[in-house]
Amino acid sequence: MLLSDRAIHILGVGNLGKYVAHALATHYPRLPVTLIFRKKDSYDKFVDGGRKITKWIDEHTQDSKSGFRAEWIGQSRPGSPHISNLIVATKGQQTLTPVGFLSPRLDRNSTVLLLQNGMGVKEELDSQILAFRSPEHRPSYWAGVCSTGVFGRGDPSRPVCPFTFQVAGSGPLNIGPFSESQEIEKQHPLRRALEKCHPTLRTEFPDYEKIKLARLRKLVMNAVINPLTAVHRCPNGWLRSLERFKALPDHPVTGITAEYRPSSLVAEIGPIVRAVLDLPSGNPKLDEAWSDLALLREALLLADRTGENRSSMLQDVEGGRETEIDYICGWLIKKARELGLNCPRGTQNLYHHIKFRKWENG
Ligand code: KPL
Repeated sequence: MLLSDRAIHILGVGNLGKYVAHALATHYPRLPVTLIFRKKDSYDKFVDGGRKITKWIDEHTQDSKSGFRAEWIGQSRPGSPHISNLIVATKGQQTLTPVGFLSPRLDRNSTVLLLQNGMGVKEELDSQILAFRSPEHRPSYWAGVCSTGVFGRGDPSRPVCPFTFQVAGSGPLNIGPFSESQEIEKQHPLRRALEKCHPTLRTEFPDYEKIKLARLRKLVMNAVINPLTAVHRCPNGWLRSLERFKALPDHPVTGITAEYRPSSLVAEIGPIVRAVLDLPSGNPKLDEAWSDLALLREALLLADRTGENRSSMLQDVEGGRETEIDYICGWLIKKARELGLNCPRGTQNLYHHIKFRKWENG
């Protein structure tokens, strides 16, 4: 096999991109890994800083890996080298444009692993990129669900490498096909490379049915934790008090009240995901696993496990950036309408507050 068939490109050098790149450099140091930056200034900073990514373990222990190849997306041309394996670690709302830009470098021999939170990115790529490409130029897409909490790390007391991340609560990276007919070969170079990263990155390759469940499960977690922490501007760990004691004050500007609690959101979202799943009747184990109670317990446990951290949506709101709200709450609202279910009112309200940032202008 040619080295170029094994080479991996990672689009998006946020926390998830750094985490995967660092794991590959740790366990498979000879593999060429190229990081593709969306922004020129981040690319310059990375190159000037020695192309280094640092994993923060604790105050005294950090593990840096350097020597990554790097590109800025604006350098990409139709004649630029072919991409065999592309891991897309951008946020949902930042995915279409850069993948479209890279698409002349992708063909039927390419594999694209999508790691975005929420739902709908693949459909967007299908309608806006794949529909314009002949079948021999269409790459294969894989769906990935990462259940490790990865957060950016800045130490106010001393300068740290700007490409530093920290892991808070590790879980598997599940990767599977987007359709029933698609199969992920055991010998596929991207699969083999990721499997080498065990135990730092625990990759599992479930079948289509299981990855569908994993994606919907993560969607529920994100639809509960992310918008609530973003409107209340609180770390994940506060959600348990919000649930128990309605302990967060009403927001002074938006009037967002403690009425939106994890349990009230789960009560709206549960019926939507169960309808999407169309669970076979008479399977008590599945019914139990997808009950509101089980979903709520899991969301609160995840919020506890990543308690000190700020959700990705809160970080985007605080940074004045667009959020993933369309792919999380927006997708659920649309699905409820398509399926003729009740509109999830709390989710819809949170969607409007976050999408249009009402409170920022008073
Ligand atoms: O995925 C997350 C995110 O912040 O996007 C979790 C871990 C659910 C919440 O922080």
